[in-house]
Amino acid sequence: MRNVRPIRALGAAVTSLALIVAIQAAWTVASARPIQVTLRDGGIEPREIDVLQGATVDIVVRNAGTQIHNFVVPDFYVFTQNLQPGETVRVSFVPDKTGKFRYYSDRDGIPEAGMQGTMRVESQAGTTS
Ligand SMILES: [Cu+2]
Repeated sequence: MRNVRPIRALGAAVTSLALIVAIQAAWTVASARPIQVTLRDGGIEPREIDVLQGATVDIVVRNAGTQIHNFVVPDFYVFTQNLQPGETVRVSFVPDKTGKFRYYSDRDGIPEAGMQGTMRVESQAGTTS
């Protein structure tokens, strides 16, 4: 019966791992961690952000490029300052309308090539406009 103990230990390990995963999932939902946006020279990640109308959108914007960039969502009056390479800023707002809205990094008010994405705002009821 020497094999019994390792199998039991494995069972306990799997059980506790499942518990940790369950706790982490619950924690993620409860705390609504900020959305990470990364600015690169010529691109923004992610290309699409899905959020809910009436719920606070919390975004951490990091400039991972070598040039100065910013992050704007004009429809929701989000305009960060110019971010130096490596600089991070946190913005939050509450979308008051549903639909698809553009976000981008601009230079003199004009979106830079490739540096844009789409924010999709859905109603809390789950219907898309
Ligand atoms: Cu830029």
